[in-house]
Amino acid sequence: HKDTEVSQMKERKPLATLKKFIENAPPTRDFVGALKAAHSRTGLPGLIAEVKKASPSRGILREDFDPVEIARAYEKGGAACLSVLTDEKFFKGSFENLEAIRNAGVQCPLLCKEFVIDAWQIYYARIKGADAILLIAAVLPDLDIRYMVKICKMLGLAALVEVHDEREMDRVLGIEGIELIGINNRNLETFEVDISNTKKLLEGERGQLICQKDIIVVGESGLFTPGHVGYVQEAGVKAVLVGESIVKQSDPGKGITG
Ligand code: IGP
Repeated sequence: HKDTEVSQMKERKPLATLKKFIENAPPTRDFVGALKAAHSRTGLPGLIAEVKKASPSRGILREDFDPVEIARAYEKGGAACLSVLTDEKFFKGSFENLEAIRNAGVQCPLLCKEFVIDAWQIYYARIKGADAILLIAAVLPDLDIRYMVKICKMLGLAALVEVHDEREMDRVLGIEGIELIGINNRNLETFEVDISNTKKLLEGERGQLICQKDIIVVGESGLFTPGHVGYVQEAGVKAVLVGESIVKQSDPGKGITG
């Protein structure tokens, strides 16, 4: 049976095999549309709620971690989209978690949080139920970003391109066809978090260019209170990506309560 074959796809199947699976896969969900709808409905940034078991800087975030239960709670609590960590090494995530959430009937569009360095991973994520893919500008040359954004479009996936400084922002703004930019407030080398990074990268001409291009900016990391969300909204984001502060709550569906 096809499904069993895919779920056992631990070893690296050839790209041609993946492409065949994708031909028969159900269509993706509109990740960007869900964020826009949430923003216009509420006047607040659309929430991408992250299913995150652990992180390199904080260790295990939740002992009784059940990805499907957390995803359901987020959806019930009104998240526009979900982000599912699939990286095993640093975040103790898995593609099985992504697939389980998709198969559990969760309706929110799903972002696959993987360190993508190879187009093969994008095809694989599509099979495992992703609607959107994270592309990290710090680890990808411009040419790879261009190429991978095209592949995402072809597969019906949204690409969330993540930047953390001005230089990366300028590189990404020079690439055609970018719809979503994530500004990470966490420095991936030092793990230091500074939410004023979002503001800094949206000031002046960069902010104007983003408006002109109709790009949705996602404020990422270190958002713990309604005040933090208000601050990045003021800076110009239309969506936020929140993990730690909500995954740790007894009811993860409650959102940021301060
Ligand atoms: C969520 P936080 O501080 O709310 O748990 O952060 C998310 O932004 C963070 O997990 C993240 C991330 C990443 C993880 C942002 N970019 C890239 C892994 C890889």
